[in-house]
Amino acid sequence: MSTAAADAKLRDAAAAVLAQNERGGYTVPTAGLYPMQFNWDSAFAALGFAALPDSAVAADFPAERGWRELENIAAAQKADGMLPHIIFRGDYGGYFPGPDIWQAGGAPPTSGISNPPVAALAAATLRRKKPLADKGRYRRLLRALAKWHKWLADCLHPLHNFFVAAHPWETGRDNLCDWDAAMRRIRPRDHGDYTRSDTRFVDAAQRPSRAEYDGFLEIIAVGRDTAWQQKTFRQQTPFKMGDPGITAILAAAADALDEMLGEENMAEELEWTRGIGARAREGLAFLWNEAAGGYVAYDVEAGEHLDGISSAAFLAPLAGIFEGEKHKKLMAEFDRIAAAAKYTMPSYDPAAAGFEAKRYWRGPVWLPFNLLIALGFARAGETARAGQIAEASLRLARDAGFYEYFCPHSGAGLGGAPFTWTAAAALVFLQWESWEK
Ligand code: 9WN
Repeated sequence: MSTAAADAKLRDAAAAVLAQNERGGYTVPTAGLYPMQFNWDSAFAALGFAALPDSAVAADFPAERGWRELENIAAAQKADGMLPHIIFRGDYGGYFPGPDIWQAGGAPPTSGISNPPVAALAAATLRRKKPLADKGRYRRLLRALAKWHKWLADCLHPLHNFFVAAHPWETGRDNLCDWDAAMRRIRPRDHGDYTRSDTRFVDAAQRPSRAEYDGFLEIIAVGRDTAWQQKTFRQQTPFKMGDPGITAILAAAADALDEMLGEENMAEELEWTRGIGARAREGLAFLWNEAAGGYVAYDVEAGEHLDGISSAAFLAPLAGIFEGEKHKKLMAEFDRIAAAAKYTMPSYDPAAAGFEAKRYWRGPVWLPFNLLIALGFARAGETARAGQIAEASLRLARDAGFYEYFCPHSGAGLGGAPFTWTAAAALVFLQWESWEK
């Protein structure tokens, strides 16, 4: 098969995944394992819709499909501005932990924590590719995103300005090795004899451990005890983690949102968001670890920088930080890690003690994360390295299918499938050369 024919086949297959996982205004990550709406998954889905060729849009999707995805994230906004990480729409019956455990309110019910703010990046892309004709809807969405960013800015560390995650699920990288020490400090109460739903669909060896789930549930219980009063919850949570992932994404998203708000002359909203990008960049700069040669997590309780290099270290260029000696060192780390794996970019350094090639966020390659890294690299003029990521990502999707994540050594597909954000990222990577970054 010619390359063009193979690309067309992959594109059609990716579009079919988006169609298959669509539930009427929102797209589930994958049926069974995650049967409801997730915040950053939906933002990636919106990016996928932005990347659909017009022919596919006309045939299977209304042109405003991506906007509806974002509007349905925004519709779950809490009074304080938070956009929750899960919105329990549709038939979520099998998912654990469900709304009965979260008890975080909402109609439809939601979780009590947030998620990496990819939505404004998706909105900026959609605005370029498939602008929303209805200005009223567009402005309402921007206003909701501005409120959310303001809320996220309130969760920046008061001195150092990095984002402090209150739960591993907030970072979207649930069982990253960097969380281990903090998770081990948690002393969970008895959560009874609960049954996880994830291991019904995926081999337990590719998922977080039971001890980690006890910790996840404990943090939820702390939130419940505070009736999800966010200020109190964030003081009382046993997990307070400076996350380079959310910090870098927030910096990039804040810039993208400010541009859109500026274009629309939305003065009040611009007032809310003033300085957020700069503060997040300051926070990310604080997370630099000279010995490790990268941007790392910061354990707030322990008061220390960690020394592991996760894939989030490479989001600094997306945040607009790519100059001087630090950038050179970071690129050297990128090359070292990329050379240690057959497929770029493992979620955690394969040379680190906690690395596990097949276990979720402890090593596997995730295509949506690859997309964010590659977009930043392209912006920084790291064209070859960005191309290397795009190429590896397409090889994985082509050879293994649209899996949730992949083994960086064998390329085997892992977790759930067919997965929305993997298909969405592939749709962008398929047009990488001509894609406006
Ligand atoms: C808990 C949906 C989500 C992603 C996260 C990923 C995983 C949930 C789970 O699935 O987390 O939030 O049940 O394991 O880690 O990034 O948004 O795809």
